[in-house]
Amino acid sequence: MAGLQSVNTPKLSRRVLLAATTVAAMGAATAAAQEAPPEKVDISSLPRVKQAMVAPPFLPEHEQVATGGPKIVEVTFVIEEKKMVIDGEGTEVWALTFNGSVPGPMIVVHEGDYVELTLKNLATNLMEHNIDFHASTGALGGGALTKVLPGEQAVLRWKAVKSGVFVYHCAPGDIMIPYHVVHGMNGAVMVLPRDGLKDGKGNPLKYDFAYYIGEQDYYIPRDEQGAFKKYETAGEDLSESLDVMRTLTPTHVVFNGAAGALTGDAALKAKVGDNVLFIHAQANRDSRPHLIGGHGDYVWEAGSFADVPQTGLETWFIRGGSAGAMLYKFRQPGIYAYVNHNLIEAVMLGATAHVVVDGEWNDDLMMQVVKPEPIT
Ligand SMILES: [Cu+2]
Repeated sequence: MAGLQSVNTPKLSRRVLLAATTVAAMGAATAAAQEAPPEKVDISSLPRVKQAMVAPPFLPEHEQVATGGPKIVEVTFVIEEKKMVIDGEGTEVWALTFNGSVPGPMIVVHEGDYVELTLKNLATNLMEHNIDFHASTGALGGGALTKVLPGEQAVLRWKAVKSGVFVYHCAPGDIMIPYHVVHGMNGAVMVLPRDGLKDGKGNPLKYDFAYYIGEQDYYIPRDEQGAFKKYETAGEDLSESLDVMRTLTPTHVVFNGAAGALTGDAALKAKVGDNVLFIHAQANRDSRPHLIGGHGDYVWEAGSFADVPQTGLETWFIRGGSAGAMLYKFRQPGIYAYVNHNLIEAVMLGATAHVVVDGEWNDDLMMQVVKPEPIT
């Protein structure tokens, strides 16, 4: 196997795991203001609210239209390195997680609010971690200010100045950036406009509820027989995992951590007439969501709620390193498949969710005129 090791593959050691380079620190010092100094905000006068995190595909309790002025929204992420099964064959990954889930929990705030994150790295973990919020401004998205070793915590506050849906991810430096991201260490933030979502004509758009789909590409090493390898501890797969990552060919592309995480008993649910907002995040790799049997009624493909949503889309594109949002009103009952419409990835690698929709069938929209029968 030694021949497969690339010259760039570092020797695995605790030092490599922990010392994720100092590249991330460089951004912190370059905050020279080029415009007029920003208006001073008296942070101490703002109301504080705690937002309880919930596991995906659900979103924390939130208002669609903000009542009152800007707030400081306090959230806590606990970093946990944990072994997870990612498919029906028992394939394992030592996932690097925010709050124990892949993706990490979604934070929901309004434009002008402040997110105040307490980031805790459990003492039982082996690696240094941090967080880069694409929704934030400065210091590598907070990455330079949140590096925490096992047993440490840090608090970061950032102002939500752009509305939209955005990914966040761990970015401890150098090779550890992609390594942590493809081991599950990513999630999403939704920053709503204070007066809620709008169509292109200024009319309000409301959702009955929302689902949060985090797409994850995994690169699991195989043994000489081609079976996926298992490891005793987090990080033990580092050099072999980097070799698979270099192929840019994922072994798994899944929604919410594992193949089948959103099908069967865990399928998403809705009723005919429900307006459902789907938020799709992909921190590393391009995707192309498609709702089989439906459409994207309103799609903020690149994620910015400042932009007019596209309408009636067939399939939309999620750029790797971004999140997008889609609003759809279900018009027929039955099972819808929400897929990455690279169908190899959907069917063979795992990127499929199901939405089970209750309600009355509408013959006008579709009917089976003749059941399958011998050709006459
Ligand atoms: Cu990390």
